[in-house]
Amino acid sequence: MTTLENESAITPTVTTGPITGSRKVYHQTESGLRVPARRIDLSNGEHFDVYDTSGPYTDDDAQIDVHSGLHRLRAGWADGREHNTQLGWAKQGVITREMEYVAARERCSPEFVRDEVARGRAVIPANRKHPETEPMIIGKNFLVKINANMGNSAVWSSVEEEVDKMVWATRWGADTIMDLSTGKRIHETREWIIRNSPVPVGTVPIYQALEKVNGEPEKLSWEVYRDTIIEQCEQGVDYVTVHAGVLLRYIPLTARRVTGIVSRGGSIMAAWCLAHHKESFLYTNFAELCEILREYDVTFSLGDGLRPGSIADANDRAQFAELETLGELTHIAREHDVQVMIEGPGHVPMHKIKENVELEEKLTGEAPFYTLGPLATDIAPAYDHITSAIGAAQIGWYGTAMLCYVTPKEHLGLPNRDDVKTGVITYKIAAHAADLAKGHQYAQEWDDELSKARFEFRWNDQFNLSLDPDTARSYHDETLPAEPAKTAHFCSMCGPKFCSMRITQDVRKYAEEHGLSTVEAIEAGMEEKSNEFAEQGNKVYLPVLDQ
Ligand code: IRN
Ligand code: FE2
Repeated sequence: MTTLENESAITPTVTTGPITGSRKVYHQTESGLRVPARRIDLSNGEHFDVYDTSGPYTDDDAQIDVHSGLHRLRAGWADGREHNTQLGWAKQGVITREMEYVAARERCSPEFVRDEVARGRAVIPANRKHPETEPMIIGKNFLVKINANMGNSAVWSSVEEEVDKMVWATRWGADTIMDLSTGKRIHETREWIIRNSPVPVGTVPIYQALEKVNGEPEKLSWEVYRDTIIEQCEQGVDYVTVHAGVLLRYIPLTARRVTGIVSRGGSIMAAWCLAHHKESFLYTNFAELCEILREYDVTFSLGDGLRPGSIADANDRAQFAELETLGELTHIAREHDVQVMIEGPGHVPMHKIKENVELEEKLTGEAPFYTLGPLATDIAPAYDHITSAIGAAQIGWYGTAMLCYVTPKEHLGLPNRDDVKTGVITYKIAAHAADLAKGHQYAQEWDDELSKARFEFRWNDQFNLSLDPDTARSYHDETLPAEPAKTAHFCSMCGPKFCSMRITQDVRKYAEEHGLSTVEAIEAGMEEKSNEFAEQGNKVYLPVLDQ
């Protein structure tokens, strides 16, 4: 805690208070855990609760002091039980509080959660040194999750901005965040983020290890890396990207690629392997690495250091060779009771996406897949949140458990606050579309609620049920700002006469009044209209009348 207090020069300002049109509620579990949800009160007296990632920041009376960090929710949850991982407990048949908590969030039974964790098909990233985190689960039989990356670089960004981005990203729905800082003050930035984060925090420890050897990959060693990862585990990092599948013999496989090695961590490890002409120290020390992570219950996110960085390189031998090694390592980690997920591509055209999921599941025994997009085409820099959301929705549907967001700044620069929000909302769309396609009941209900509000011209309900109520409302306000327009039976897109929804409602009303079924009503109505048409002289275009 001292790190935050000593740095009085740093005072991040973060966004607090409820999201427009909703309020935080807490559901009590059997054993008394308070599980958050976001309640959207509707104008018809009903309400709809949605999954909430925003932490105490969106409480009605949010009392946030970033200098002391968030309330330590999980302090004492282990009740003096010996150290164990969620996977270790699950295998022994024990349901932990974390499992009970995520079951309430996911609306399933705690036993189902335990079983999925025990099989290694789901992970609960929750370092015992990060008691501030609200437990969540990543696995294909749960809601599809999204991750938002942030962190400074040598050229830009401050601690204040990164803390603000973390709160901002979770406000809009980021299920986890990753601090990818590479510049100065890496330890300090991370401390501020972790102490104030309500969601699991991931990192790529090789980035900090590289800073410690002045950015020269060949100077890296297992010892420097080990010290760095222990430092990060001690701080409370919940999951770590480890590029242990970049083997010396795979590096030549990238020689003829269009874009070579695009992973930062992957290129660092490749440079080390080539400089020493030795096998990766991450691979050769993997068992010891497992022991370190086990101690804290930190989850592996086995990195895709050889992921394709272009459509041309998708699904090539280098990529799949690495995946085979990640499969081998997954089984070793599980034997050590360490939770594992697997990172995936990158850039993949739509027809090559499915193969990635199938192979990943086969090689890793269904370890949760965590992919970066993938971008379905390379031709739209500045719109890569969209090119990648296309791939993300599809790969999510096939079974990817977590989608790493891509912002409009991808390939171009460090995302700012607005880019973070755009990336998060875009990925919520992809994840939700996948949930719907997978037949998730809650996802379907959310759509139905919004559709009903839309059909019944409950404009405020439509805004409030949306992923971004502020933007939805402001777009409506652009043309119809007056309050009565929020109940009007049309919008400015079609105007009063051409609203298909209003016309449908008229048809239904006609049916009711005439005691007909809707099909008969349409026919009868058509008949009437056709007579009208004939009466007016069978003209397609009528003279403009005063509306
Ligand atoms: C996710 C899936 N594949 C890669 N990612 C993320 O990419 C990873 O979790 C990290 O946040 C980011 C950068 O990783 P590299 O470039 O060091 O591999
Ligand atoms: Fe890329």
